[in-house]
Amino acid sequence: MPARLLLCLLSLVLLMLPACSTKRSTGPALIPLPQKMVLCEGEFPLFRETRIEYDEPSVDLSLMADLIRTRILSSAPAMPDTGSASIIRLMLTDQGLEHHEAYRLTVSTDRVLIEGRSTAGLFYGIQTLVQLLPPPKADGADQPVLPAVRIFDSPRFDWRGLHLDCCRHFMPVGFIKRYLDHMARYKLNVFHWHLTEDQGWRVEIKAFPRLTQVGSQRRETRIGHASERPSRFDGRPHGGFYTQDEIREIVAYAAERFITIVPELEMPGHAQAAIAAYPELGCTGEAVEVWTDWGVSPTIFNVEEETFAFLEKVIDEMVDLFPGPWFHVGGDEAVKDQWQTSSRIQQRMKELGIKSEEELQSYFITRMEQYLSGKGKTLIGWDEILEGGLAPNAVVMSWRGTKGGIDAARAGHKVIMSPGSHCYFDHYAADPESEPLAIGGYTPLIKVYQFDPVLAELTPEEGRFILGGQANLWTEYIPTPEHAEFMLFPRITALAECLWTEPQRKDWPDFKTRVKAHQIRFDCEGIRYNPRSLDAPLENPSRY
Ligand code: TNX
Repeated sequence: MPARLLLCLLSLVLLMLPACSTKRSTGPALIPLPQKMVLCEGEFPLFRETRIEYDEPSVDLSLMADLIRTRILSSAPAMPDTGSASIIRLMLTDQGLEHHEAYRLTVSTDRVLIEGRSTAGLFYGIQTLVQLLPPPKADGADQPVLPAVRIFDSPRFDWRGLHLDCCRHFMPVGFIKRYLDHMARYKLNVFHWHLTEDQGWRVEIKAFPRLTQVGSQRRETRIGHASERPSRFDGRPHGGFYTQDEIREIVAYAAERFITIVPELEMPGHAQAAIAAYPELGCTGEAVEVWTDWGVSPTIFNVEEETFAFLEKVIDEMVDLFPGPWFHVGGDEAVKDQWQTSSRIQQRMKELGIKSEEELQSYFITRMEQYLSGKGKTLIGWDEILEGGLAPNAVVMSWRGTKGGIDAARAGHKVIMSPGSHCYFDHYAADPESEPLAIGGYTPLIKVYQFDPVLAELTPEEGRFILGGQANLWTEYIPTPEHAEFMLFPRITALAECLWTEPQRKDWPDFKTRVKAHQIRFDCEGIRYNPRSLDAPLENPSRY
């Protein structure tokens, strides 16, 4: 075909297309940014009577229809009597939708079509639909209207994680659910639940009632920063735990939002609350109390067969509660002093032919890995589990920077990147001079936005071992749910975009504009956020 004719045809086709634009800044404030979005002319008004249709009767689809009714239509006005229909159509399809969480959303002036590769895909399409609506007006008088738009979307990573430490400070069930809602809104899909620690044991284990009777309560809590001398304590008991029924309720709540829960049972260190409950699990024979201070405790599990039997029984109950494929065993910051000075541990090492304490930790984790794989679970550990030899099939969560993750990926292990530099939401989110006390560090919104779990030094082959990324919220200095939310927002928005959207689509100025729009929603909805993080500079401006 002659070039001129081709050009002519092409311009004709372009002319025939509906007036659409891909310009970003004028578009709706979607976070995370979808992979493809084309804004079109016109809009689709929503009414209480808008019909939701789907072909085959299915429980999953009817749940999605209910979600649209409650989240979107319930506050819409009644439909005027014009005789025209208003329809939202749901469809499961694999046409053009490769990833299991992919969806397509088409809003035209006469109908809305949400297509999902799976129910999860439809769920994410609905989350996007919610964000397409203008923020609710205080007087409730506004007519909700969707802009005409065509969106194709699918996630970059399968692991879009968020962690919460419920041990340093106990967080009530209601807040865990709210946290899961926040995750769902931003299309995060893995909740890493930190349940055991030096300062508190939070999961009911029927075989060992003292774990919660004793281990879930501490006498008092440090006041101020752990580096302060002299140390000060508040003299007030703190505690709490989740019953197995509550855990089941939370697991079901998460599943309805397509979130998998990964429980964490810490070993061999960060175990003081367990050892306070059952001193025979420790190395010194001395009684310890549930820890009242922050930092890294020297208390560590011993390696007696009875201790492994104890951990296996705890695991038995936990795997029944958490149906997901993953199980986190911690493995971080295990101080080996007590192993070094205990003659009994040294004797066990000789019997086992183990030459160093690092190797002993590796033996410990490898035994757990075997036990868990017998239960159909994959073990995850913090990057310290690399020391002394990585257990086969273990997944590494890289927190002390990215080196552990890189080494693990090169050794053919799956990796979740969660480096302290970008992913620690207990760090200051703005100038420390003007912020409430935090552990330290400086991780403003712009820093989180620069997070990329796949580092340039990885080959494409190695990069495939990176499952995704995760942010962690440790709560030493975060005593209440309100404070936790303030540390989470708006940084959760940057995390979500880094884990969902292809990196070449990321654009900091455009993202900032969208976060501003979301902050208006937070104000309307009573979500606490740090208003200073949006404009906080990349480098720490204070002497801290
Ligand atoms: C290190 S990150 C820890 C936690 C602390 C946190 C404070 C990790 C695996 N261990 O026990 O809470 O630093 O930022």
